[in-house]
Amino acid sequence: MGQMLFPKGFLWGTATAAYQIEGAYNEDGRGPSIWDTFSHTPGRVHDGDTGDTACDHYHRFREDIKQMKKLGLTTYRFSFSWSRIFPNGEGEVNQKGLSFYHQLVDALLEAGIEPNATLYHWDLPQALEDQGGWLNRRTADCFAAYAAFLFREFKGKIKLWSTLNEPNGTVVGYVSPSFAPGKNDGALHMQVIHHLLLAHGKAVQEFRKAEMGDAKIGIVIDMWMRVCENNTPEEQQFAANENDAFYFGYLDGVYKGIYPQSLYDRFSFTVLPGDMDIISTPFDFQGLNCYGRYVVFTDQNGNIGSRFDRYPRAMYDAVAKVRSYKPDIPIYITENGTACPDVLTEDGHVHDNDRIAYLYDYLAEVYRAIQDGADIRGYYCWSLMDNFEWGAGYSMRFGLQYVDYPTQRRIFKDNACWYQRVIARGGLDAADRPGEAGQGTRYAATLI
Ligand code: GCO
Repeated sequence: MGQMLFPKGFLWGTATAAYQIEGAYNEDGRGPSIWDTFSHTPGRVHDGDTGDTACDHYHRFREDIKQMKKLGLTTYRFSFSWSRIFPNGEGEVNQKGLSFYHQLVDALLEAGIEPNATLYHWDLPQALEDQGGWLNRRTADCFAAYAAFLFREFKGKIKLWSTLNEPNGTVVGYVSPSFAPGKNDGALHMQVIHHLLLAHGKAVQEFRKAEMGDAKIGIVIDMWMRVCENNTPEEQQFAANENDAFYFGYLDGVYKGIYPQSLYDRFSFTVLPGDMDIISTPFDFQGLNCYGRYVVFTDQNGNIGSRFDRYPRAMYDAVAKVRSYKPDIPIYITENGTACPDVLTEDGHVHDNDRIAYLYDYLAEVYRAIQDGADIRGYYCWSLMDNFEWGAGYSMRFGLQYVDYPTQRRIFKDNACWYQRVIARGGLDAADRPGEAGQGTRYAATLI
């Protein structure tokens, strides 16, 4: 094995999302989003956690960029908070909120870190939810207007744009009680998807109109493919339905302008003439989030379920799946990472060998996909630091940095020290892969 060096110019980054890190939820004119409402509703989020303060990134972004510099990051993926810029989702601009993002982007550029901006990471302005949210077709138009505004505003500064992050995460909020807005009605599935993709297509059209020069736009889709344990007809049916509803619905929509037949059969939803042309407007790159896969199984009572499976090859397979739609599409791995039961030890470190092994194995699959011809241009580790993990609140830690929430101190975990070496080297070295927790040697817990 030895070394696996990535192509010259490959971007090395981390990813975050506005609601998960910014805090300052009611400062400088920001309007509420559905995640504020949801997290403030008792019983919704683990331990009653909210994003009110989160990592206080709104006030600490300059220190956070210094930490990025130490890691050697060449890119950073963040999301705009829609309601910080348009407190009502439309209409009047909140200049102070806008100014925050200008300062952030300027500071990144000054640090030589390529900003990669996501327009929507699940935090719909509450004012739009009050008018039906993603069940209201008009929300797609409001999104396109918001996107067009930001394109004009950040033209020449931001070169990488994504319309939506994991549209699945939004759908979950309509079909289950676990995510905002918590509507919990399975029948809504396809109407929400359709309006989300309409928003995506309309935003891509605005991007073209804005003549953005060498800037590129894409969409971020997550892939946790379902595979069957026993391959019974029931398992196969279950897996096929979930794959269509969670992945192929999006990919078929944006690449082919159709939906899989099972989605028409299982859901009722409205599609107007011309919609599928808008949805399949060509875009420039695919953002791919991949954390693993799900295995569909049959329990002792004959019930079908699925369980998460840590399976590095899922990364290779996800890339191959995307390439089956468009072999030459440039791809960015916009998220990959794992939560671990991190402990800050007395020596002031967080020894997360298991996470390093995870990241190593998935990155090795990214490398293999590149060797097999995939045009993968960057990798974003989830996440820059521990943060508000949606319904799980602060109980799950994914960061390269441990966040001590009471003091907001950031501490590089061992995996950050490892990632810094990967970036400096431009790839992996087999000698750097630690054993699983409790087995192999411990990774050197210092920055270079
Ligand atoms: C996403 C996300 C992130 C999560 C991460 C860990 O974009 O998919 O869900 O916001 O924090 O995936 O679960």
